[in-house]
Amino acid sequence: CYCTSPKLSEKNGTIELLGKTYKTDHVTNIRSSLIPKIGIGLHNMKHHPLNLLKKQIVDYFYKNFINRQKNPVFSVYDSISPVVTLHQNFDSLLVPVDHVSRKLSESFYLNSEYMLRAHTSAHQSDLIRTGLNAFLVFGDVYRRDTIDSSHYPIFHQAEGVRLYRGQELFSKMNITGDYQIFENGEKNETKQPLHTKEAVMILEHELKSTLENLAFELFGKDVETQWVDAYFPFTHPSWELEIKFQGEWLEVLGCGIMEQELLTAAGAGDQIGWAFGLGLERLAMRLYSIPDIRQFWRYNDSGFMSQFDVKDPSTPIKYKEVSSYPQRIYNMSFWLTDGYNENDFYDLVRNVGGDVVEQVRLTDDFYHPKMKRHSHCYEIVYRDMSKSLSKEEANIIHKQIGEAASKELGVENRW
Ligand code: FA5
Ligand code: MG
Repeated sequence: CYCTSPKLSEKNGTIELLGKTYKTDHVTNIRSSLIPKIGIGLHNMKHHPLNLLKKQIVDYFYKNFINRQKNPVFSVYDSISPVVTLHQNFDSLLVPVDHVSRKLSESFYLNSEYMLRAHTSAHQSDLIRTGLNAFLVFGDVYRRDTIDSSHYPIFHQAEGVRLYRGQELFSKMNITGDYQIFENGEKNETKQPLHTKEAVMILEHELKSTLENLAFELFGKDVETQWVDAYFPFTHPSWELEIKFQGEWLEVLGCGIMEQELLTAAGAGDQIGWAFGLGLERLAMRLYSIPDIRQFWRYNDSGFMSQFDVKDPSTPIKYKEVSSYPQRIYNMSFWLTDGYNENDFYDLVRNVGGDVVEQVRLTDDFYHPKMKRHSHCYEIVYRDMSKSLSKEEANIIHKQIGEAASKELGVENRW
């Protein structure tokens, strides 16, 4: 359990988080505005939409994967601390040392050893090492990312892993004959060198049909879905599933056949399997018609929460926005400094502006050849979710963001 309230005490070079103390160092980039949200675990909060969705996903896996004794084969983990080592988040998943996802601009680091997990995949290796062959992990994950209606620095993922030994895989499908799961072959677009194509065909079929059927179960048969080829360092081949939402394709999950090297390192080299990681908010937005990802943080607001107060988690619910207050749209432009990174700015905007910021969009990227300088212009949309934001209030926040940007990022304002 990580339910103790987090504190940040930067004065003596430490961060206290979820009952533990971490020494800060040159890579520490966790922001104080994030701290109160860490470990809240919306997915475990009774009647929260993410909790209803979690229950539906768990029910689906319990129902569809049962053993001979009629017991569910998947076990569920939903309270693992979001503080993980860099090894768990990257190395255990074969993420190359120079991979973009390791950049300081992408994730939140406590120090050179610990970070906030950027995905629930960070727990794959440890859980496999304990001997499990079927599990789901639900958890809060953290990323420095763009700001719009489907991105937020804290969101929630569900991870699923299913492993098989050779005979299990073929007998499950009622396939008899001398089939193997391993061979000494070659890597190509469709498989890893050690995998037979028969084994991969079965796994790919089970993986994709499991996830498509989950989408049908949640959204009904009419939902439009499409598979897109993808790349992850820890699966090959890999895919992403997209669903239609408000007329556009929305990516909801990544998945693939697990890299054999990962399984071998986790003590399961004799097994073969699939894994997926899905974004709970993205699915919940489509499921309940929630237009904006910030709404999930209204867990103290009865106008929001009361709409999800149902006994049966599969009850159809169509969210009604209590009221919609006007947007305030501003522009901000500045000259960049060396090493400037957009995510530093997005992160700063969230930190200073909080949830009043609805969207930040880069609208102009301009190079002045004589001055040899770059400038960026951003459009920032402000909207309070629970009241009408006055011009004066928006002015103040906008000015604070501009000042913080010049102070913390060294950019030179151009207004
Ligand atoms: C991953 O995180 C992989 N760990 C998924 C995976 C697991 C692949 C197991 C293979 C095997 P990705 O970065 O694409 O992949 O994120 C997965 C999902 O999280 C996305 O499809 C999306 O639904 C959601 N997501 C990603 N970033 C955000 C964000 N900033 N806000 C809300 N949801 C997000
Ligand atoms: Mg993706």
